[in-house]
Formats: sequence, C-alpha cells, structure tokens
Amino acid sequence: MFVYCVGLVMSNRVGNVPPHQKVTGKFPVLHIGSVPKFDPGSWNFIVEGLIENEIRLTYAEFLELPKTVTKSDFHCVEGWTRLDNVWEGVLFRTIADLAKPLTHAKYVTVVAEGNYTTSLPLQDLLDEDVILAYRLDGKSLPPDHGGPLRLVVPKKYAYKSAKWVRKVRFTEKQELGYWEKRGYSNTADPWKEERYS
Ligand SMILES: Nc1nc2c(c(=O)[nH]1)N[C@H]1C(S)=C(S)[C@@H](COP(=O)(O)O)O[C@H]1N2
Ligand SMILES: [Mo]
Repeated sequence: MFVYCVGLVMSNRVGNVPPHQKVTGKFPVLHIGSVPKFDPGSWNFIVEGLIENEIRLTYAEFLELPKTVTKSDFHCVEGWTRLDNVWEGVLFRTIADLAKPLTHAKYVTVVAEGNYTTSLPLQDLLDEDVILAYRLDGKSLPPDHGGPLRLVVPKKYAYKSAKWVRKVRFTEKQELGYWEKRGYSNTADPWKEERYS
C-alpha cells in the first residue's frame, strides 16, 4: 500500500494553525491589571514622535477616520488560537499616512492604558491586516477584549496586540515592551515559534 503525502510537509505554514497551538472556539480574556473604565468624553488617541504631523483625536474624531473590516487569526503565546476574527476599525497604515513618519522612524511603541506597552518595526505595522479595532464580530469591542480600541497584529503572538491603546510613538530605536522586557520574544512570530528570548 502506498501513502501519498504531497506538498504538505514542504512549508512550515501548513493550514491556519501555527505549531503547538490549539484552536479554541471561545475567546479567552488575558491581561495584566484591571480593565480600564472608558469615558468617551475624555478619551483621546495620540500619535507622536518622529512624524511630520502630530495627531490628537477625540473618540468621536477617531470614529470618523476611514474604516476597514479585516478577518484574521489570533495566536496567544500560551498556546491557544482563535480563527476568523472579524475586526472593524482603522488600518495602522491609515494612521501612518496621516502622521507621515520621518525617514529615520523605524519602530513604533504602542502605549496602552495602565502600564502596558509593546513595540514593532514600522514595516510590520504597515501590513494590510494590522488594524486599530473598535468592533469585533459585528459588535462593539467588549471592554475585556480591549474596548474601546485595541491593536491587532495577526502575524505576531497576541502580546503584540495591545488592548486599550491610547498612544503610538514613532521612534528610531526600538523601545522594548512590557512582556518583551520580561523574557518574551521581541520578534514573536508564531510560525517560527518565537515565544521566548
Ligand atoms: N493592554 C494590554 N494588552 C494586552 C495584554 C495586556 O496584559 N494588557 N495582554 C496581551 C496578551 S498576552 C494576549 S494573549 C491578548 C489577549 O487578548 P484577549 O484578552 O482579547 O483574548 O492581549 C494582549 N494585549
Ligand atoms: Mo498572550
């Protein structure tokens, strides 16, 4: 008897699920600290650092930015994956287009409510699936999943997808994020299983 196995073993990207991840139908809630209270009257979104145009938007103004819907998978470094999440919000590249990064802006620090930060090469954030999301699966983004606004970076482990984002800062050198300072991989590619540094 012959068993044919054609093509499937050639790539480390077989299907939608990265190595050693388990698909969950639920959506676990995972974060440090407590869920911040959202006040639409005082909330703002700030873009600063190595850019031509500093940006400061109220919540109402953020909702007026051009919006997009994406569908992507979400991989937590602890081993669960949630497939086919439908996010609605503003692509990071829309923010970058408005802010006009200077040529020496190479990284972006994402600052959330509380102490949480993460950072990424600007290039990674310009992918067409990277979104600042305020809706999930057709409903407004629940506070425990990062509402009113979270970053979603599908190609990285989910600690790069900061919840409760309030500020993004363009920098020349990379500022290590909360988990990245504590031993988690700074590159965080789930397909290469870059979990720890
Ligand atoms: N502000 C903030 N964002 C965060 C975290 C956090 O602790 N604080 N945890 C990260 C981690 S490790 C994961 S797995 C995802 C979990 O998102 P979820 O709770 O919506 O599933 O949020 C990420 N974003
Ligand atoms: Mo995570």
